[in-house]
Amino acid sequence: MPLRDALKIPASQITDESVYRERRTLLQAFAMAPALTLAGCAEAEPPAAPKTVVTPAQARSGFRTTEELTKFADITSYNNFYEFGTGKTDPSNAAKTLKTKPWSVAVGGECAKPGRISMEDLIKGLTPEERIYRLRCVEGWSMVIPWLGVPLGEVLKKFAPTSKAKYVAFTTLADPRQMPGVRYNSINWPYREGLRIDEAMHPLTLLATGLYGKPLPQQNGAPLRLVVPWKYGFKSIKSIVEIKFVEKMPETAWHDLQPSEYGFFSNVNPAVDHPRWSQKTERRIAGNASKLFAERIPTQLFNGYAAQVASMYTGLDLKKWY
Ligand SMILES: Nc1nc2c(c(=O)[nH]1)N[C@H]1C(S)=C(S)[C@@H](COP(=O)(O)O)O[C@H]1N2
Ligand SMILES: [Mo]
Repeated sequence: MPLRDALKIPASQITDESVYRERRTLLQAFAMAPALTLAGCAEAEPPAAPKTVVTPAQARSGFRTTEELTKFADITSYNNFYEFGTGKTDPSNAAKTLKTKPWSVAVGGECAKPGRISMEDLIKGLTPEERIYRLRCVEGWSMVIPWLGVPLGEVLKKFAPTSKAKYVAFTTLADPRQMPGVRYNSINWPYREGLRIDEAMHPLTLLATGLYGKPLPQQNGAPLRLVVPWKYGFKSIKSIVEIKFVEKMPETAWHDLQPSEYGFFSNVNPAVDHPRWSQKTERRIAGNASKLFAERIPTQLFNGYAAQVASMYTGLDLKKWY
């Protein structure tokens, strides 16, 4: 008898575990066959973004959900941060040694005022705000997290992006001395992510510096990480050391590894399944709910932020541009 039957756990509750294992299997397959070429996906540029400007007032209704919060202990012990290992508890165990002070970020590319800037100067003049957002991982679990942070758009403006800045590319630190996971050829390090410029400037997009009123713990991406609440969690890149304004859609770490499974946009969408698993529901880890067997709830289009962000995707085929 399979273990699950013995434990009388419905199959629906098991999915996330197996999904998680599949993601690791994918990484292992790549580690064993690093020469395997998957990058042959010649993609045309997507249609240009519509010229809508979302005002802070329009976005405000999404700034603080009143849903039950995920416990601090769960937010800081159930993590994805592959630089510290692929297990959920690896980051909280291994990331304590990540040195987050001093920290600087190199900002460059299509902007008038490039430069390397300290973490302190990067956010100078901006007051960190609390944002209570849903976080939806592509593996099928979600949390509700009270972040502290500054709007990414306010930070980017300091560097005076030019009209050629159509996208913004982000890079995580990749230091094998501090990050044991980087010693393995799983992801093509460094971890990279990107946003279209209007997504980067959107008032909901946060450069997070803390959570639960405290500085970010290392396992959550200290000292600063991106939070893009309407996209799958992997877009919210941690421990950022480089920000670059670019004209062409930048390559991203998960797309680089498996382009057919991870697209550039990665907007949360229950109608667009991942090739190997459904995205219709999610396991909500909140309050006293168990991490592995929490109740499954329906996943919402744009993770429930459609009122704030849908206008950015008018005319974009969300199935094609997953
Ligand atoms: N550099 C880096 N950023 C990353 C990841 C990672 O492995 N490395 N994992 C992503 C994934 S898959 C998710 S779901 C979120 C998890 O954030 P949390 O651990 O703070 O909840 O971080 C994202 N950012
Ligand atoms: Mo994720």
